[in-house]
Amino acid sequence: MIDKEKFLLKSYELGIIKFGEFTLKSGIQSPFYIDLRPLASSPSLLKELSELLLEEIQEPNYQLICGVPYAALPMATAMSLESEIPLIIKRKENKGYGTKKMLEGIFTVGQTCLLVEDVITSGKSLFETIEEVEREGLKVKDIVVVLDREQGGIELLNEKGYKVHKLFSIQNVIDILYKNNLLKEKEVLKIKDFLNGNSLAISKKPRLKYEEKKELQEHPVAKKLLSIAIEKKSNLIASLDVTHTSEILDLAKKIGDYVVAIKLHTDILTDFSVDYINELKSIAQEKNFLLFEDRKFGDIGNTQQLQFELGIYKISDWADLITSHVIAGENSLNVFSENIGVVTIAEMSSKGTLTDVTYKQKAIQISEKNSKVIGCVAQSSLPDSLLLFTPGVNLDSKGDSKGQQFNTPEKVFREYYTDFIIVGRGIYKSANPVEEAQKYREEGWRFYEATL
Ligand code: BMP
Repeated sequence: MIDKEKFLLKSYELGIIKFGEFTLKSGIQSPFYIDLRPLASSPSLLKELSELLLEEIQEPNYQLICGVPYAALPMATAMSLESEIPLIIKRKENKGYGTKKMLEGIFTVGQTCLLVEDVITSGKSLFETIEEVEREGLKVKDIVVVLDREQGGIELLNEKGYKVHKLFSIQNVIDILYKNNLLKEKEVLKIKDFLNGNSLAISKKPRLKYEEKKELQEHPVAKKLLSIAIEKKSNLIASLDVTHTSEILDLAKKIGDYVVAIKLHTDILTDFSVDYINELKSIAQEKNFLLFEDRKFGDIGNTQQLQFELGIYKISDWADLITSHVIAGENSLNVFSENIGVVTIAEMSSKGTLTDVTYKQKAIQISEKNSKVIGCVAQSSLPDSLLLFTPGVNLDSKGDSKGQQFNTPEKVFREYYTDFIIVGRGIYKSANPVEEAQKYREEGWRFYEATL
């Protein structure tokens, strides 16, 4: 058995923990700084570390090992050599060519994978890794971390059902160093003070209020949408995916008071007419909601412009908001008019979607730069400058047979800090769409307020 304390003292000599004044990535001033990368420069310590980490998991139940890039990669490799359990490698970004896989190595769907992390703070990089590993069909049950900064990450992962095993907490480290005269009492007190007042847990950071988001937004449609949300105490967008104009008009009259916008797929209508659009516009005005055409443009700019302005629907004449992919690159968005709010598709709700983390990041970059874009459709949080629209919301179903995956309003508000929920079949297919619209509006508002 390797002595944990001796291991820590030897590692300390490599300079893995420094005390002083450090500015962390989050901007916070910290009295200590941890960097476990130097451990890889000592083969004997890396070997000891791998043995200690393997011992942490009392009842091993995994067929694969994966390290969170980059610091934990050598640790995971050493554990794989020690245990003879195969390693898989998670990329930070895909190669951009070839198979574009995010996970490298040989594995089969359904296998369980042990995740290895060097230092855990808020758990953000672990959550990203878990998402990608699970997206490939692998299961994550156990996570082993070398050092817990005790700033909320482990609790958050436990809440989600992951079992986190830690070799050291920062308190252990401080106690060991103090006991061995490597830290003075004054320094210990300073560190403890810092730890008591600095929980970085991502769940604890409150979201921005609609009023605050309105201040950040320049686009008039974004401001209008947020004003309606505040006025109506609603963040509900009803997606009326029905095929006859009379059904849309009827539903719009009945549920218009409870929604901020009605989302349409105009190209599924069998009887579109200009009269219908005029009538819908007047209902929207009377009931104070916006018209959101979910056209999902996805072509070169020139074609998108023709689809936007011409054809029988003439979307540019009446829509307040439209959706567009960014697959054709940033210039393809320039064709939309200034007075229409563009919502880009950064991440889709369907199973097996190709909109992985790298795609989403690129879509966000394009969206943040373009003044016509007010927000994105996504299934995870966005920078505060963009509004988050989340479809795939349903209180009674987990999904359909065609790939849709549903979440509850509670989940999308608590976990993603969404701004607007988009509900389709949950409302228009129900026996009582008015009651359901009221229910989704209440739930959406309740969980918005709960996360403030
Ligand atoms: P429903 O709640 O019935 O699954 O409808 C969801 C609506 O949101 C549909 O109109 C669909 O086209 C749209 N949507 C989605 O479900 N997932 C996405 O990622 C993007 C969407 O626009």
